[in-house]
Amino acid sequence: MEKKWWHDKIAYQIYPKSFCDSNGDGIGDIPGIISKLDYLHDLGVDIIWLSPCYASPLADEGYDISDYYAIDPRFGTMEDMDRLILETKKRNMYLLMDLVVNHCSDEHEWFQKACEDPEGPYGNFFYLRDKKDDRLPTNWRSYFGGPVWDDLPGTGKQYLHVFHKKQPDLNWENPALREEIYKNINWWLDKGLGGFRIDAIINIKKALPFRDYTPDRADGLCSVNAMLKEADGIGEFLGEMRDRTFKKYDAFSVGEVFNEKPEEIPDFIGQNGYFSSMFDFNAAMAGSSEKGWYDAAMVTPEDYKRCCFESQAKTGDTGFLSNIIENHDEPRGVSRYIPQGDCCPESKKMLAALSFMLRGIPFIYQGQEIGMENKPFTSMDEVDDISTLDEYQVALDAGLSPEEALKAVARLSRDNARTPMQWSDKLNAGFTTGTPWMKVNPNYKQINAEAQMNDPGSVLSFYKQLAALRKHPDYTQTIVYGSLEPVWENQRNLMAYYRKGDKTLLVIGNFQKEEQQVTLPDGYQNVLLNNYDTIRIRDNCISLYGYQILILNI
Ligand code: TEU
Ligand code: CA
Repeated sequence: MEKKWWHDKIAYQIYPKSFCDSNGDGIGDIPGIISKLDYLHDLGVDIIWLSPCYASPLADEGYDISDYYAIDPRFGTMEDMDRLILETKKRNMYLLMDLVVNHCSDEHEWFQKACEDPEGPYGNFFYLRDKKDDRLPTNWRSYFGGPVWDDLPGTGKQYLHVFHKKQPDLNWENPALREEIYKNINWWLDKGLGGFRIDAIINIKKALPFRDYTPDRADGLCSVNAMLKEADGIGEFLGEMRDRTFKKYDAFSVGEVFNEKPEEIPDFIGQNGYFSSMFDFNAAMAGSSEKGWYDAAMVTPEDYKRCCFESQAKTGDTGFLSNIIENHDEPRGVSRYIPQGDCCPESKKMLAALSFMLRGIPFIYQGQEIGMENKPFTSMDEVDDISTLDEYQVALDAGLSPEEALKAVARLSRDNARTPMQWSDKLNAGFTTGTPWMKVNPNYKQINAEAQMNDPGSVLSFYKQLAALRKHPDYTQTIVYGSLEPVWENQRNLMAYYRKGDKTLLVIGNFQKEEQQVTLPDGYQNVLLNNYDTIRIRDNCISLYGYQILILNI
């Protein structure tokens, strides 16, 4: 496989609104990010992905863009962005922006012009259909609830939005639209970006002509997925985008791709794939239900293991997955994957190492490195996220009481990951001197970066060790390019695998609070990483403490 500059990197996702506020307005901003670059560099981060900070009404917190060439004043100025690019470069880091091009904002000029003249050139930037009194053009349900169709203001037409009604879908079938997108991507790459994270990209190809599918809920609508399953030919768009943009710059691109078929993996991330990498959402999707969040099953350690190994086996050395335990759309990984009541520094470190040592590119979501947890929800008044608001209604419609519905959505709410970053035990966790746009998690006195910075036993210090191990000249080849082989797969609540390259490493995680034993493999040399002070070996047998993680050199 041809080596690429991003293969051995470590990435970090910033959710700008909640990262660091420099001017006391309660909203995180770009100068705030710049002030934390040394912190990220010290952690071992090479690539930073910024969730959107373009001009936006923030109906979906920036995933609704009204100007692709402007920074929203709440996040700073274009000069701030130029400075951020420069400052990352000074530290040998790369900056990715979020490419949100399945849809724009209904406040984008294109949409405004489409409203003024739906038959004109901008009408064809969107999916418009004539409004009929008795029925909608199709019966698809948007990801955020309700039909995907809304009236195009001031016209006799309706427009398609698979997400929120303030996020009209862009018509990729129109070459003029595609040209606009490529122009914008290249404009940013010319500015010196390292690449992009590519939002919701599997939605850009629709099955034409539009038709109804079998309803899957009492609302008479069907999931957008029913249509997407029938949509062939996305590769033409993605290949064109790659050739016209990323490829020319050797830029890194990581796709938000769901439900790819195993035989498509080479097309997506193989040699000359559409993207440099794509996220592995297998564990994030475990337990999910077509009925809604209220019906989602708990994810067990066995599920987690199975999901990771499935993805690894499917991908092999075809390409590089991007491995996450959480992002801005998911609850906190430690709250989700560690059995209830067992969240502690040891178990957090175990989960960190199990994910970090997989083959692929590790992505850390802000706060993950200090072990931030889900936020306690006391009322729906505290909810900001549009997806949570919808899922709450779905739960009520299914007959849950308001208390039950709140409990059900709290577990999966996207707001869990969107509380302000916990920098210190000072006012508002050091995130802002003003009133934070979203309440800080009350556990910030115990969980914060400052307290962990000089504590060698902290979760943060453990992440630094993981990063250092990945970059260690003796092990980097094995960790980056080595194969992954599961071991003792049937031993319950144990997740263990070999990484085999020019060295052989063995990662062993005891995914339960009870102790358990494994056999010491032949050729054992030494321990590279351990979340306890000791390793207990007797008669060729390792006794693992609860949630002990070991990385052994074999
Ligand atoms: O997410 C796409 C997506 O399909 C999932 O986020 C999912 O539908 C959603 O989280 C349900 O709760 C991307 C972004 O990551 C997300 O933040 C945006 O809301 C979405 O696209 C629309 O741009
Ligand atoms: Ca601010």
